[in-house]
Amino acid sequence: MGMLDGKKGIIFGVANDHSLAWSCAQALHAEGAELAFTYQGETLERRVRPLAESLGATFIEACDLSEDEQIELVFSKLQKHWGHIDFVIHAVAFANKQDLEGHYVDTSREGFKLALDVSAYTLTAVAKYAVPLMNDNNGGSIVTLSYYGAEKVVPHYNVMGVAKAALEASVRYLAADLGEKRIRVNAISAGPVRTLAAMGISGFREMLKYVADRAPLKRNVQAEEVGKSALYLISDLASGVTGEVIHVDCGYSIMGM
Ligand code: 0WE
Repeated sequence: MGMLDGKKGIIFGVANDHSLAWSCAQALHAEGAELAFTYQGETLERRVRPLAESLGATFIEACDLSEDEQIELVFSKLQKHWGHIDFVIHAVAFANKQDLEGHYVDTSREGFKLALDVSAYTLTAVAKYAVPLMNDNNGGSIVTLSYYGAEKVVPHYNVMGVAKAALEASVRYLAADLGEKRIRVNAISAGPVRTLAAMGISGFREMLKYVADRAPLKRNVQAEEVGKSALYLISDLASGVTGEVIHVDCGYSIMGM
């Protein structure tokens, strides 16, 4: 008996086996959930398809979240495939590399638009198309991933911090809008993890050590721990939780000095 037996949902944002989206997928699958996956582009398809198939996924589709038509299409295919869904995992972010290197003040209008569009607006777009697939009776659960840089200045996180702040505010506005449909919307603010998105960041190793030294648990968070928190938020254990941003960061964010 799994906690998610009979539950179905879609996961956006798997790039490879280090992705937090993949940890979420594994945790949900282990409790009996049936999963649908999307990938962006052929390069990622080669990584995502085998992973998805290893969890028995039968719905694996291309989806560029920066195009509304593609989001609409993927949910209409999902409608035909399953009829309804119970959850969505959104683990998608992108900013130009140059905007994660210098100073925030140098961010261009185009760089700002891109980061906010991909990293924040896509949650709202996905929610819009997911809602009709979520049963009024059973409701649903939407989970996204955020980061401490939304709340405090993290050197070089720059425009991504602004995008994550917009994402966290979107979680609250979506939760307020969708509560009457029994749809819950929450975010996990994960501590830094060695993912593909993090590998390109210069000084990331030093950052992991800095955080581990100061965090109450004296270590970095593991991807599996992020997955377990996603399982909690998707499951009935969190039936009373919506609009929340849960820190899964070994306690780092509570420290003042
Ligand atoms: O949200 C993130 C990463 C987001 C991200 C990463 C990249 C790298 C490659 C978005 N866009 C890009 N674009 C690229 O071209 N994290 C929470 C990980 C992360 O990224 C940082 C961090 C941390 C932590 C960037 C600067 C400082 C700290």
